[in-house]
Amino acid sequence: MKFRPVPNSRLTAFLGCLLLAPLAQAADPSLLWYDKPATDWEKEALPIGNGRIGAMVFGGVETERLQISEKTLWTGGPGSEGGYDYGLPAESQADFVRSIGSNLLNGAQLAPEGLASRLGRKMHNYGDYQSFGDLVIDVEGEGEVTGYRRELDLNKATARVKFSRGFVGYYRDYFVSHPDQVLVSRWVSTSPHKLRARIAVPDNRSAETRVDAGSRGARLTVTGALKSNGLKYAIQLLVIPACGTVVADGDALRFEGDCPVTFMLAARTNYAMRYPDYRSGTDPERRVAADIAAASRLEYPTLARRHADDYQSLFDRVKLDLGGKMPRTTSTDRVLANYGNGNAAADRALERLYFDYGRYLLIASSRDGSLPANLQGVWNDKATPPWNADYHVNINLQMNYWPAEIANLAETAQPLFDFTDHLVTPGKLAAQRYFGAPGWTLFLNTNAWGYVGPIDWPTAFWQPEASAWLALHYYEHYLFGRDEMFLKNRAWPAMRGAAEFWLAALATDSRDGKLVVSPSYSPEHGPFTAGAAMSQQIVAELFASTANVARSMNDKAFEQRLREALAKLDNGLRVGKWGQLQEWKEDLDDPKDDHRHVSHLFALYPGRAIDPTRTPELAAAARKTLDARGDASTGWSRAWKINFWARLRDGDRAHKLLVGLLRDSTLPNLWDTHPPFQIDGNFGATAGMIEMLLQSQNGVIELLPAMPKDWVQGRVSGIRARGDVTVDLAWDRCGLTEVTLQSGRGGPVLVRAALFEKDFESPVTLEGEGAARSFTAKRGESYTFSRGAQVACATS
Ligand code: FUC
Repeated sequence: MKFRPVPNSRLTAFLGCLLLAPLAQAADPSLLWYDKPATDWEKEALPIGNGRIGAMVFGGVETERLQISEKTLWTGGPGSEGGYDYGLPAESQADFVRSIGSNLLNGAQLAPEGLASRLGRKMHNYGDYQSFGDLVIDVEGEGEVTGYRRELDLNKATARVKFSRGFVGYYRDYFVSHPDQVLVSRWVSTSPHKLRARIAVPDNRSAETRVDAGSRGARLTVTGALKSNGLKYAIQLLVIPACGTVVADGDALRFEGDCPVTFMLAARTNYAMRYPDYRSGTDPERRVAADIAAASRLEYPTLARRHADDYQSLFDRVKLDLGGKMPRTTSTDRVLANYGNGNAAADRALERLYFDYGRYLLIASSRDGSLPANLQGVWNDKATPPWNADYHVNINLQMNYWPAEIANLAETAQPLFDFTDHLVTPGKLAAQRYFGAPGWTLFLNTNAWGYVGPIDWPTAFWQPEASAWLALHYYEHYLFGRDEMFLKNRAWPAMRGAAEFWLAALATDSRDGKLVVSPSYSPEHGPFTAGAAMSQQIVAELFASTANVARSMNDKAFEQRLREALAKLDNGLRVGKWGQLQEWKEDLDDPKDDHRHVSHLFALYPGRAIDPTRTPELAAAARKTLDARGDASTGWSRAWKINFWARLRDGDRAHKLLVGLLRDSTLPNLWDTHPPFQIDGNFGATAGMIEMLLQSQNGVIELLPAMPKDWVQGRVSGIRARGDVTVDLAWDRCGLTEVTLQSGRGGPVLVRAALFEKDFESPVTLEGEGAARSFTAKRGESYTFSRGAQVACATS
C-alpha cells in the first residue's frame, strides 16, 4: 500500500462538507497530527482515555487497531495460585529493624544486599497491569492512499483518522467518554464501506465470545477470567449502522452499507478497590451490558457533546500562549524532530502543545471512580509491562499528580486520595510488622492489590517515607482549594496516621540528640545510613503540616507532640564540603555522581524548606548539587529538575531542562520516555512549566518567578495559587504587563511581582511597598493589576 500525504482536494473537500465535526485546521495549537498510520504502540499510536478505560489509536488503513486498557485489569493479588500476602511477613520484623537502626547509628556499614535478603521479600503474586485486548477492524478497499492524516485534538479529547483510498474518502473519530463510560467511534465514508470488527484478547485468560444481532445494532461480547487470579472481565462492542446490515461472521461482526457506522465499546472487571478481597459483587458482563444499553440510548452527536462538555469543563480552565506558531504543514513528529533548530515560533508552539498534552493526559488517565494514574497512566499493551506498570511511591506516583492543583485539575487527584485512603488499612499492618508502630506506611512500590511490604531489590526497596509523602498531597489539596470538609474528613485522618507512624518510628541519634529516620536509604542510591536528607526533609514537612492541621482540628495534644518532635528532628538540611546540599547526614557526596534521583532536594521541590529568599545558603547549595548532577538524565529526572530550577528562580536553566526533555526524552507521540515510556515525565514537566510562571509555596503568590529569556511574550490564564486564588498573567520582554487574581473564598492575598516596583494600575489600595504587596480580596471577586502607561518597554 502506498501513502501519499498530499491531500486529495476533491475528496477532502467533499468529506469536509459531509462531516458533522469540523476538520481541524493544520495550525491548531492543540493538535497532534501525523501523516502515516502508527505502527509502534509506544512511539506512535495516540492515547485516548476517560481515566478508567484507555485506548491507543493506530489509524490503520486496511486494519484499524484500537488497543484497549482498563485500569483494574491486574494479574496477581488475592485469588492467585499460591496465595498473596500484601508483601507482609507473618512474623514481626520490628526488633530486627530496630537493631539495624541502632547499628547504623553506631556507625555500622551494612550492605543493601544483605538487608534486602533479610528485610525485603520476593514479590509474590504481585501481578502486572494488563492489556484488556484489541478492537480490530478490517476494512475492504483498494487503491492508493492519499491525504492521510491521523490526529489527536486536545481541545475535544478526540482522535481522528482521515484519508482517501481509490475514489473513496474515509473519516473516523474516537473518544472515550467519562459521563457515559464507553469508547465511541464513528466511521464515515463517501461510498459504501465494508468492515469486519472483532475483539482479540491476550491468551492469559479464558475467553468466550458471543455475537448477538439486535434491533439497534449488533453486539459482540467477550467474557472470561484471568488465569492468574480469576479476576473476571467483560468487554462489549455494539456496532450501530445508520443503514445497511451488520451480521455475525464467526467471532466477528460484518457490516456493509453506504452510511455512517458508530461503534461503542464498554469494558469492566469485577475488581473493587477494597482490601482485602478486592472483588466487587457485580458481574462485569452485566455492567458492560448496562453501560452499552445506557450509551446506546443516546445518538452519536449527544454522546460527543456530553463527552466534550465534560472534558472541556476541566481542560478549558487553563490557557497558555507562549507566542508560538505551529507550522501549518509540518506534522508533530517533525516539529519535535526540528525542535531547538532555530525556529523559535515553532519551538514555543511545541512547548505549549506539550503543556496542553500533559493536562490532557492527566484528565484522560485519572478521573474519579477508578485507580490513580500508574506508571503508564492508563495505557498498556503488555502482559509484563516495565516495572509492572505499577505505582512506584518514591517519586513516580507523586510526580503524576504534581500538575493537578496548579493546573486547575484538582478533581483529577481524587483517585489518588481514594487509593491512598484504601492503603491505610494494609499500611497499618506494615507499620506494625516492620516497626511495631501505630499509624500506616508502605515502601517503594504498590499495586492494585494493597501491596505494602518492602520488596527485595537491594538498591531501592527501603522507602518507609512513602506514606508521609503521599499524605502531604492531601495537605496540598487543602492549601489550594481550602475545602474544610476535605481537610477534616480526608486529609486529617491520612496525615495523622502517617505522622503517628513517624512519631513512633524515629530514633534518637546519640551524637547530637536529634531524631532521625534509621534505617534510612536515599532513594535508589543509598548507602544505608541514619538520617538521609530526604527521609528527614519529608518527615519534617509532614510534622509541620500535620501540626497545622491538628491546630485546625483543635487537637492540641497531638499538635504539641508534633511540635516537640519537630524541635528535636534533624531537618536534613546541611551544606557539605564542596558547597553541596548533603544527601546524607555524613558528608559523603561525590561531586562526580550524576545519579538520576536528586532526592535530597525534596525540600526545594515539592517541599518548601529551601527558598532562595528565606534560605539563600541552602538554595546556593542546592544549585551546586544540581550543577554537579548535570542536566541529562531519564525523563522524569529531567522533569523534576525543571521544577528545581524554577524554584531556584532560574528560568533559563529550567527552560534548558525542558528543551533537553523534549529533545532527548520525548517520543513522536509526545509521551515521555525514561526510556521506556513512563508518563511521570509528562506530568512533572507540565507542573514545572507552571512553576516557572507562578509559585505560592511560602505564603506569597509570586508572579513570573522564573521566566526564561526565550519566552519573550505570552499569557496564561486559569492557573492556581495556594489560598484558592486563580491567576491570569500576561507578559512581554520587559516582564509582567497584567495580572488578574481571583480569590475563591476571599481574604488576605499577598503577591510578589516586579510589576509593583514601577508605575502600575490597581483596582484596590495595596499595603506594602516594592515588589511585595497585599490586599484583602472579596469572595469570588477578580482584581486586575496592569503595568502603568509610564513604564517604557523598548521593543527591540
Ligand atoms: C524508580 C526510578 C526508576 C524508574 C522506576 C519506575 O524506581 O528510579 O528510574 O522510574 O521508578
